[in-house]
Formats: sequence, C-alpha cells, structure tokens
Amino acid sequence: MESVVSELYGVQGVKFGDFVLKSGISSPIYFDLRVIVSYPTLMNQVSDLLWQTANKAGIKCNSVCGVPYTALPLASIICSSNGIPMLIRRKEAKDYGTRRLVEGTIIPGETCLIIEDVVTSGSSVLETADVLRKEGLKVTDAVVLLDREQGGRARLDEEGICLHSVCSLSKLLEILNDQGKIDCDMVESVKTFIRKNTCPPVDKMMNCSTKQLNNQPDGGTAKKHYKEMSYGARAQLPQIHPITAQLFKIMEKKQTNLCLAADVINSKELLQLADSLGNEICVLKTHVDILNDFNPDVFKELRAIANRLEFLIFEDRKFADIGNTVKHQYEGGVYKIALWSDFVNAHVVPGPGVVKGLKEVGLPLNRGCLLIAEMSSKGSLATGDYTKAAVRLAEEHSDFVIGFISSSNISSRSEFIHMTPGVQMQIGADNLDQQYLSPEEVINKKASDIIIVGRGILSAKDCVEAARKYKKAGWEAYLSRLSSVNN
Ligand code: 5BU
Repeated sequence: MESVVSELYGVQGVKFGDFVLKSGISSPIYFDLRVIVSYPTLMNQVSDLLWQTANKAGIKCNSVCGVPYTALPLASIICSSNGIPMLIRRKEAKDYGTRRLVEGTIIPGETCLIIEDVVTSGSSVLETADVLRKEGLKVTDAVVLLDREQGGRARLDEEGICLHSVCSLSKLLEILNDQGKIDCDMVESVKTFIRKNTCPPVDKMMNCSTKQLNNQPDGGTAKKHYKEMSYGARAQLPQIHPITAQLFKIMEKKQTNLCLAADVINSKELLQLADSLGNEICVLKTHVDILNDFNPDVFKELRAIANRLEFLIFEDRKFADIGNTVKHQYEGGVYKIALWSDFVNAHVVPGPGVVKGLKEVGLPLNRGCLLIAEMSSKGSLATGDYTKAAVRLAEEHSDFVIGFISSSNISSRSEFIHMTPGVQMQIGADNLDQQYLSPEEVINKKASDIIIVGRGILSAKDCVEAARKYKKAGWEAYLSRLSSVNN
C-alpha cells in the first residue's frame, strides 16, 4: 500500500496546500483520483488492493458496481480480472421515458458490491446504493480506496452498508510523513481540518443545538432530515450549490425565509418595493414580462439594491420548451434573464432537455434553477409521479438545480431548497384558483424552506409592516420546527 500512496502523491491524486472546496470551505488537502486513469499500472494496483480488501473482509457478491465516474474503470478492472459480472449506474437516465438507471443484467435479490475511490460523508455511495436497491438488489458492503474519516462510515452503517477501506486518511498522512513528502505541521493541519469538519453520528446530532448544527459542515445528513437542520448548517453541506449556500447564509443572517413576489407592472414601483422591503426578505421574485416599461437599466438598479440589502433575485420565468429554445430565452431576447437573475425555474414537462439547455447558459455564470414539482393552483396536474420525476431530474442535475417549487418538502436531500407560493396569513383561495396556506402550515408542518408571498404583502395598506409580519411568522414557524425535532 505504501508504494501506491507514494504513486498517488506523485501523480497529484492527492495534493496539499490551500484549496477552496465546492462548499466554499478552505481545505489543506485535496484528492483528485480521476487522474489515475492515465496511469495503467497504478490503476491495476489500486483495483487489486480494492479486491484484496473485499476478499479479506469475506465479502460475497454476485456483481460489482462502481460509483460514477472515477470508480467505474476500477470496477471494470476488478470484474474483468476476477470474472465477476459488472453493473453500471448511469448518472443521467438515457431516456426519460424508460428511465434505465442501471445497465447490465439485474437479478433482483442478488447482492451487489459497491466500489468507490474516496468516501467523505458517504452520500455518493448512498446515492448509488439507493438506485441499486430500487432495482431489487441487496447492497450490504462498499469498498473504498480512501476513507477521509469524516463521518461517512457511520452514516453508511446507519443505512445498512458496511464500509471497508484500503487506506484511511490518518494512515495516508502517516505514510507520506514517513516518506518525507509532507512535514508534521501539514499532518497536524489536515488532522485539525478533519476534526472540525466531521459529521458526528446521528444520535449525537439529535442533541445538538442550532449553534452546534451550524458548525457541522455535513450537518449530520445521515438519516437526519433537513427538517432538523438549521439553514446555516445546510449552507455548509459538502454537496451544496454555491447559490443555495449563499441563500441559506442570507436567511440565517437576516433571520428571514420570506420571498417577495414583486408582481407589479411598473419599473419604478418594482425598485421602490425592492428598496423598502429588501431588509425583510431573502429573495425577490420577479415576472419581468409583466413590466409595462421594461428597460435593461431597471435590472442593473435592482441588482445594486439586491447586493446592498442582501437578497437574491429569482425570475419566475417557468421555462418549458426544448433545450435549444430555452437556452435562447434564458440568455438572449429583450430581457437577458441570465445576466441579472440569480436563479430561475423550469417546468419538467419537456424532460431533461429543458434543464440541459438552461444549464449550458447558467452553469458558467454560477446561476441556479428550481424545478416546478408542484403548483399552488387548484387542479394542478403536477402531482404524484410527475412530482417524483422532478425530484429525480433534480438529483441528476444537482450541479445546476438548486431545489423545487413545491407545497412541501419532497426530497430527502438537504442541499435542495424548497420554495412555496400560495401563502397568506389566512388559508383560502382567490377567484382564479390560486390556493393559500399559512406560513406556519408551509414551514412548520410541511417543512418547506421559503414562503413566497405576493398579494398578502402588496395589497396591504402598509407593505413594509405586512412584510415584517410575514417575515416574523415564517421565521417563528421555522424555529418551532427546529425546536420540535431537536428537543
Ligand atoms: P400571490 O399574490 O401570493 O398569490 O402570488 C404568488 C406568486 O407566485 C405569483 O407571482 C405566481 O406567479 C407565483 N406562483 C404561484 O402562485 N404558484 C405556483 O405554483 C408558481 C408560481 Br410555480
């Protein structure tokens, strides 16, 4: 193993320095094991070690599946060298209609062993296990080259998966230190980083205060639903999209989960609303195409107000066409939405293409997208399997999709945000089939994250006072949700 660790260091599969992770956290160590595909001898050695570890543990399996993508070639080598059937998990379904997520012959009831390169929180292994289990396979073990010792083992254990690692992070540090490749200060600095960024077991998390939760980068995602996690803790999740992290941080800092639906038809009024209500909200939602007097400068000004008063801008465009068309609608035309809107939303009715098209424009600009999984209007057809399909699509594109428009929480993944329209203090409806729930119902009972309020605020005599009332109601509902599950 010593020689493999040395090789990994030599090919820069493991690096030391100052790295900013996707979550925004600064780390002294970084693994990029994708590079090993360029070193065939190393690939064979790593695959060998993985298989030896499985054998030593006495694992019996009918097939092997690598977590995409880095572990795919490792699984191929293991299967080919040892004559074991392989299964390939697709990250994206080939065809939305047939939705084949696993390639290979699946015999329900058989056992599949998962292979992975690095385990941190365990979420990638769990995702693959979920997919395999849904196909009727048993998943009881996972073999990993490197366990970062950040809580993944305990989390997997809770889900009935035993983790076997070729090497732990402590062992890797020890080997590289012995070989003189890193000094004792670096060893200490990595160990401190790991200590501070480890997800404790769930039973301990259940007793954590909100403050403690906020300091947990993984927020203890194991079985711990985000109903039980603070917005601040979720901002630190390893897989979080930068826009969602920013949003959760704003919510925690300003103590608001209120989004204003700024449905006005005059630009001056829009800017005045943004200016006077900006302190009360975390998001301002626009419908740019209802403005009678749109001009691009309005959105420059709106952006300046958003930056000053710290809220995000969400253009409720509801894209719903083929990828190529939505790409143009998002990037170009009169409105150039991608230029000024932090995130947008899309219907899932066209299939994955709509997300792929928007992503081509949005990803390079660090934008995000919500999928419309449910609607607030009476008789909406977005229910049942349609809603579930939206969740799957979000999971397949989590580099761009940040969450959902839905009436309640519909995904167990804490990094997704849920925003709910159709909110007023009084439960009821308007005369065009909009239906209303209260902030308490939406945030506390249905465990959504953000209330979207339009006329509840805009029709009030004093909009600022009304916004404060909704802000308070939304936040109190959130606090009581947290305290009811954490006490
Ligand atoms: P209201 O005035 O609070 O009813 O406004 C609700 C806003 O949310 C409005 O801008 C709608 O376009 C938007 N909305 C909605 O009401 N229901 C939905 O399912 C979706 C958006 Br998606």
